[in-house]
Formats: sequence, C-alpha cells, structure tokens
Amino acid sequence: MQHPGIARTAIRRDHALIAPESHVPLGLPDWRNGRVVALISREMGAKFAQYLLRLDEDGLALPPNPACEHFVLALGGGFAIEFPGHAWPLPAGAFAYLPPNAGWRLSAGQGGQALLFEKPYAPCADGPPAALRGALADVPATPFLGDEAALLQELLPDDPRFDWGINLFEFAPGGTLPLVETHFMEHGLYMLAGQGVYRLGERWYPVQAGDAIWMAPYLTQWYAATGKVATRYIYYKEMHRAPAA
Ligand code: UGY
Ligand code: MN
Repeated sequence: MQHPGIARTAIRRDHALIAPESHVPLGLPDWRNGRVVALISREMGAKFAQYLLRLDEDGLALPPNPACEHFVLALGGGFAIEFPGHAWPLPAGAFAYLPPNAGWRLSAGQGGQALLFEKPYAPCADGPPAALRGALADVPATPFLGDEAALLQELLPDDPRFDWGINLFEFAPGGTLPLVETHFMEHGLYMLAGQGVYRLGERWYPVQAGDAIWMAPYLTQWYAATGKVATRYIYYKEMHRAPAA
C-alpha cells in the first residue's frame, strides 16, 4: 500500500496536477446525498472551476455558482438534468451545456459521478448560446494537425457565441501532442483513460486516469501517451475571445 504521506499532486503558480489520493470532498448548500471535489478553482489562480461530483442514490446537485455557465459530463452511473422547460436524461458518456443562470438541477437515481466545468461567461453581441446536449459517442473525431495517433473531438459547436471549447483527445499508445504548445488560453483537463507523461512548463509528470490538470495562460505543454491502452482526456479552453486588453 502506498505511504499516505506520498502523493503525485503538485500545486504551482502556473500549473497543478491533482491526483485522486489528494481529493477532499465537500457538501454544498441545498445538495442532497452528494459531494463535490473542487479540482480547480479561482483560489488556485485559475479563471474557471472544474469539479468532480459524486451523487449517491436519490442525490441532487445544483450549480455551485448559478450565474456562471456550465458544462457537465456524466462519467458513470446515470443522471437527469432539469431546467425550466426541459428534463434531459444524462446517461454515462452524455454531456450538457447550460448557459448562465439556467437554473439547472442534476439528479441521480441510483447515483453516479460527473465532471463539471464552470466559468463566468464572457459576453458577445449575440450570446450566450442556448443549452444543448450530446453524447461523446456521437461526436466525430478528426486527426489533430493531421496526426492519426491524436484524435480530437470538439464537443461544442464552432460558434462564436461560445466563449469556450470543451474537447476530447484520444492518443494511441505512443501518440504525442505534435508540438510543445504555448497560448494565452487556460486549460482544465481530466484524464478519463490511459496513462502518459505530461510536460507542464519545465517539469514532467507521470499522469493517469483520474488525474486533473490546470494549465495557466502561456504554460508550455506537451503530452506523450505511454500506456498499453489509449489515453482519453477531456479539456476546457477559452475560445472565440481575444486576450484581455
Ligand atoms: O487545444 C489545445 O490547446 C490542446 N492541443 N492542448 C492540450 O491538449 N494541452
Ligand atoms: Mn493547449
């Protein structure tokens, strides 16, 4: 058994790796039979939040910050999401986008685990967009920069009313990001499957399914999938907006 004083977790000024052994769940007001781990938040220096929700039987979750926009992905178990005029089933692998102040309620019949991204919406003339839902299995995957070993699914439409993109990368074993990236957009990332090595700035981290990563603006970043199975990670990035003036 691993020594309880050892963790892969690392929190730095411009990046963070949050490994499951460091999770500290908490309950929130008006939630029922549910707890949340704030994997990434403004407290850490990020401009958004990323949560892991665990609801037990008959659980109910509400938006942590209702004035923000949200993206929820059902990881396991089953959920239903309700907001005025809508009630959508959200089985494992389904996702939903909820605009600011949508007034949603996420319920779990038998229980389940979900990932939640949350951000203050950056307005534009025609925004914000309406709520939408989808399923990972229905979103086409395209080779990233022509690389068949790095398949990218863009879960939200390429529509300037969206101020963020939520994407899913699948790397075949041995696949890598084709370049060391740097950009003004932040990332929040959650590893769904596989393992590899993430370069974050000048540090290199062994990472695996269940890990979360925050990358601040301009952090240099690169990934190599080293496991025997494909890596799948979902990540958030700012989109369709210029850097702050
Ligand atoms: O979209 C991106 O910036 C993506 N290629 N970055 C990453 O996976 N770290
Ligand atoms: Mn990037």
